Amino acid sequence: MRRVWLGWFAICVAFGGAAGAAGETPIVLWPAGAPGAKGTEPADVPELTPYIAPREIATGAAVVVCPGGGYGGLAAHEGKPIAEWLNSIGVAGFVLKYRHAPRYMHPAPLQDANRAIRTVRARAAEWGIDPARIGILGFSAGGHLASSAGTHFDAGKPDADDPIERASSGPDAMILIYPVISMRDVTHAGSKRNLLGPDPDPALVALMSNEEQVTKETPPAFLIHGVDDTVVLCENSLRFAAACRKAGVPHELHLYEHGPHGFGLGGGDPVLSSWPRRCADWLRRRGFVAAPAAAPAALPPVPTKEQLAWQEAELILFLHFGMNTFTNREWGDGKEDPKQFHPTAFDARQWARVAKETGFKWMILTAKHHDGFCLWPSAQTEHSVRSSAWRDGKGDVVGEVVRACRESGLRFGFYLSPWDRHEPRYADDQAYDGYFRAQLTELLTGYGDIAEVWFDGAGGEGHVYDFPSYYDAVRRLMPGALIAICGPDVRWVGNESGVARETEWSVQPANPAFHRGAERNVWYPAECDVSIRPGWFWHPEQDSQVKSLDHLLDIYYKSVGRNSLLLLNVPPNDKGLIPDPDIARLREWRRVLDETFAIDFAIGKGATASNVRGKDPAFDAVKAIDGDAKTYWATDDGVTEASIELDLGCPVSFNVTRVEEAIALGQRVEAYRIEAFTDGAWKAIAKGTTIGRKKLDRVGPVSATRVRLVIEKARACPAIRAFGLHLAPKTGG
Ligand code: FUL
Repeated sequence: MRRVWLGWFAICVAFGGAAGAAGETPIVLWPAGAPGAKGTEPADVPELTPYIAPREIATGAAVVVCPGGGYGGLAAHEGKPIAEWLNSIGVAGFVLKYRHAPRYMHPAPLQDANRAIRTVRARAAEWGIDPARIGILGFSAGGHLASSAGTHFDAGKPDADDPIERASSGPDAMILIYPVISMRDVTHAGSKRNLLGPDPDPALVALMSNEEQVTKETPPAFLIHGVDDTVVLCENSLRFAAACRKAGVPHELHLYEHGPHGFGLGGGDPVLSSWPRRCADWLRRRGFVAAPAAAPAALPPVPTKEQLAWQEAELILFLHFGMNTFTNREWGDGKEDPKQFHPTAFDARQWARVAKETGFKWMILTAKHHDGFCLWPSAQTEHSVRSSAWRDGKGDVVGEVVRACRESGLRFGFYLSPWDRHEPRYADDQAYDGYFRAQLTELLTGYGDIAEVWFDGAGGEGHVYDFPSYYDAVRRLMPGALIAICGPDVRWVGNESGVARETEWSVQPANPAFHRGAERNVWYPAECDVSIRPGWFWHPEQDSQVKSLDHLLDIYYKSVGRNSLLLLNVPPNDKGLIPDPDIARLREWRRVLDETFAIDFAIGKGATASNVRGKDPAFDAVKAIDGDAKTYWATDDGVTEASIELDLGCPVSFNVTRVEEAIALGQRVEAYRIEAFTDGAWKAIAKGTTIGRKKLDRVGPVSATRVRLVIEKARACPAIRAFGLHLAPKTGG
């Protein structure tokens, strides 16, 4: 059972944690009593506890783990967690409980280590282990023991009655972590005293100074040490590495500038915790860890990097603001007097603050709606803020919003209505195309980065637009901008209720109107635009008609939770401010979403998969529950029916499931179900078709110890980057 190593563990660890790796029953190394045993107490009985790597990633290699403890004890954090880490890279781990002071001195610990290697080798077939790939790993004094095992071994006694004694005790690799090596000046005094006694024979000191015992028969070594380790000096590792070098033994030495003694797997330290990865690389070179599998080939069509960033943004704030705000209309007729535009307290920073605080990543502003009134001082028309009294005709709404966005780290996009009920040139298709392109050019060249250009499809009165020339202008002037709705990059979901389909593909047949030259499918993700109020623009009488919290939550689940992006419109009022009732509702909504999604009960739990790509841990089941959006679980090519199972360790209550595909590789899954193990049986709790960037299912409430995601059908091997379990609070509002 692989487990994700994260700083915080989910709640049920307090109740004893999830079931551990397979076969955790200790093996008594000498069933008839260890040589020199002084009794039958636990301290007299050396044991080996096997942790077998999960079948789907097992490489057949094994490592015996010797915890440290100064030859006077055994440190727990250098035992089982190490075996579990080895399991996560497909290697079996055998944690050795060796004899030590005060009851035992040399040679008892070495006898136990030799016997451990022989045992794993003799019984290798039982555990699916290759007898030629058995390593030994040790920390501190356990590192001394591991290096002793690598420098004091024999080929076994071919005529022994005990089949274990017939096996060689020579390890095939040594992993020595802040090890004691020497019994000379740089030794750890406590370990030396515990192992050799207060006044050892000089010959014994020489024999157990392992840097003096390295020969060309010594197996390859990997060493880690902290330069500032004051307990066991790094000279121990340096001397061993020098001896390996002299004897021609392959070795690798990593010194960390700061590495206090006893850091185990590195804990929360971002630098020290890198050693297991370095070690895995080394083990890979030695054939202990599988060669990396190639990532699944992308399945065309795939998103552009701009489309990916857009989809990750998840929430965009839509701002309908303009002449209609002051005329109390939804569609102006273009005959309005520009003087009617007069916000009394316009503050774009307030808009940005609200957006930021409530989780929006981008903003889209109606730079020009159907009435033709421009929120920036366009040189193409007098029908703009320039002709209003606002800021004495010197104001620029677009400019102020752009600035506020930049200050808050939001990206900006604009809505530019092709339909223009004011501009006289609208009667002449070609003349209007020129006008429109000139306005586009102003907006694309005067305001820095533009994330999205929104071409509305409403109205038109039979007008024919030269869209291809508009697209050319956008691509030329702002290559990173997405062209939405009447455009090739982002698709209108088809309604204004904020609801995507249950089956929502970003893979769509090319639309000849928008996708010139594309023959077949294109990446064309859906955007759900909806207003928080009945109208798109602010109307005073709608201050009391802001959508309910539950309605807005429903919209989130049915847009973002259905592989779409939510473009939520929150219209500023005639003061030029986002109204209070809307802000209050957005805050409530954000609170509930945070409460729901801040905790993912799957993180840190154990996970197994029916198939792992190339047995490579890089594509293991835990990659779907590691909270890292860059990693994913994937299967072998051609395996399109597969499952991952989470072991939660104790009953966990949740009512929302979250599944995400690694969509950079294309959208693959066509059908899935989620099952929970409750009351002794698997029961389906959700069933669906597409997943895409994010699929949320409200399922609850469910209380289960095990949950699995079953991919029933996919266009190619699935690549799942997240499988999460959440508990949404009750709302009822
Ligand atoms: C529609 C327009 O007619 C509405 O006024 C609004 O702008 C909406 C987002 O798109 O097509």
